[in-house]
Amino acid sequence: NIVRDTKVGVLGVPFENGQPKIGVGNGPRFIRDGGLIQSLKEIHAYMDVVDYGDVTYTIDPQIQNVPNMKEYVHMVSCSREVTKRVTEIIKDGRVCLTVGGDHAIAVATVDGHIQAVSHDIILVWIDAHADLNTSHTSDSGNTHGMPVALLAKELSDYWPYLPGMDWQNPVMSIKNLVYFGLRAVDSYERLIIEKLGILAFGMEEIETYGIDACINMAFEKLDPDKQKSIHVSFDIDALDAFEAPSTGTPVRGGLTLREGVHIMEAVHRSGRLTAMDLVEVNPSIGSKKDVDITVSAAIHVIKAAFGFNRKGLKPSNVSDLPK
Ligand code: 6HN
Ligand code: MN
Ligand code: MN
Ligand code: MN
Repeated sequence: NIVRDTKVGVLGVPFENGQPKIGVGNGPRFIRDGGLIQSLKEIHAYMDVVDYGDVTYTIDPQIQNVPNMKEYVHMVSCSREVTKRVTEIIKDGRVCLTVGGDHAIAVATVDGHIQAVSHDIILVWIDAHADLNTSHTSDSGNTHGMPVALLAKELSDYWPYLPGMDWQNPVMSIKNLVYFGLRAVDSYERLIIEKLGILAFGMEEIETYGIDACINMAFEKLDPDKQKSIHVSFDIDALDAFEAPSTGTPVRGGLTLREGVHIMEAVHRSGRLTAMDLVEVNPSIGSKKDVDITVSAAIHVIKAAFGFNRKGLKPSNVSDLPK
């Protein structure tokens, strides 16, 4: 699989209007300053990493707001740009790594991925939260709690008219989604998960079966023929609040960094990772040490996705030690 995901395109999306806390828009800068690009290049000799910089957008004055979707106009305007950029990067033959920003950006990254590959994908959503609210079920009105519901074909009848979201086509079937790490699920989100039979390995299942069995069950169920292109949307709050304190909606009792890395190593081994999001690192939350821990956790998870091997790698083209 060395060839498959050695070519990486990194895209920053400093978007923070999907939730009320300032600072998450600085995630891309702190993660780059924490050594992201160099860490990717050092994974092995064949890595080919291009930084596409940050997405910028202007507000489309034509777009109207939607009740109980805060800063809707920002989300739509930014999403359009992100979709285009993600599609371009994948069409350039690279795995697209999008660094957020809050989780509202994932509507666009998933859509951009689907448009680029024009066949079924698997969406692996790693998060403490299900991000499955509609504008009618959300208590907060924050759009970072809505991306999965916006993407799901099965929920399209439950949304009001969404001006400017016509680009968001085709959407995906919820049958191609799996959750890992859930432990803060709202009541209507739980209703949707059960009503639609969504595959979900919450913390309880992960404890019961272990992380390795869970990831194997997920791949077996969603893609028995091993053909589909994989999208991972990794919300850093999936990790325990001790592992990733600098995030807007931390929840105790989460994944260890080791479990997060284990999932991403399995994704890498599949050879089918096409796009990954790493979102919700907020450098304005917590102490300097908290921020460093969170940024380094994010980079570890990303490295695992792109083939960093904890066993170590032999030197290339060499079979003996120097004498
Ligand atoms: N995230 N379910 C809550 C809401 O406001 O809808 C929390 C969402 C958190 C979203 O962490 O990406
Ligand atoms: Mn590789
Ligand atoms: Mn979350
Ligand atoms: Mn999330």
